[in-house]
Amino acid sequence: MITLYSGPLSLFSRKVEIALLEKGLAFETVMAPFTQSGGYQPKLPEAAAINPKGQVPVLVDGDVAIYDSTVILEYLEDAHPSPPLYPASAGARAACRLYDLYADEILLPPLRGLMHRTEQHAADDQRWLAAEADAAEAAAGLARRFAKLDADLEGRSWLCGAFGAADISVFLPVHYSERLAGPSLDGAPRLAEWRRRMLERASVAKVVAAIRDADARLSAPVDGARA
Ligand SMILES: N[C@@H](CCC(=O)N[C@@H](CS)C(=O)NCC(=O)O)C(=O)O
Repeated sequence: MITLYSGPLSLFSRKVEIALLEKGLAFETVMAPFTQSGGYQPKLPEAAAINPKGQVPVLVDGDVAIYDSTVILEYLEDAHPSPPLYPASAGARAACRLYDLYADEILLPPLRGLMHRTEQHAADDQRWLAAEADAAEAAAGLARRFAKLDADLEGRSWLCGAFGAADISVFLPVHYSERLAGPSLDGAPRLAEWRRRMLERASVAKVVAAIRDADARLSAPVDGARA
């Protein structure tokens, strides 16, 4: 049995959950405690013993114990190749991996500029108001990146050939942007259609519902959220 140490609102952990579901693998999930004010505290000792960064996701599959969502997705593909989430050729695989990098290193920084929105705050909370003042710039940055993805999707249903890890990795920040009232996808119709196709997948629908449940327990409502 595979064990995934995950987090209720951890975008990286939810990415791994979707991949596990798509691969049809049986797994148990151990959720790290999380609050909006304190983050992921206290650390799960089993996960912290494996990941020196103290972060989730962490995956244990028999005698394999690994961390980092990118490494975990690539391990799952190597260890459980069917159904594939990456193409066969080295060049195409590398191109698809770049979407994972794009999600983690290009989409995530501006997305972080919206993450305060799920925190409880008073109307005159100066820290929240300052963060909100910066959020317009973050949203504009996201919109520019969404326009690039929209262009990539011209004539394609999925980002990198067949449905796969590239779609899973990019879906999470796009979904979190919707959840955090980020830029509308009206200006990126192919990306909006792709998101709709993603939501039709049972794996994605299940994880999106779990994120929604976690938000209902842990997050302040976000004005204008679309998820
Ligand atoms: N690059 C890592 C990032 C993992 C990460 O940032 N995890 C967050 C939750 S989304 C975490 O555990 N944060 C707690 C901490 O840093 O102490 C990955 O892809 O797995």
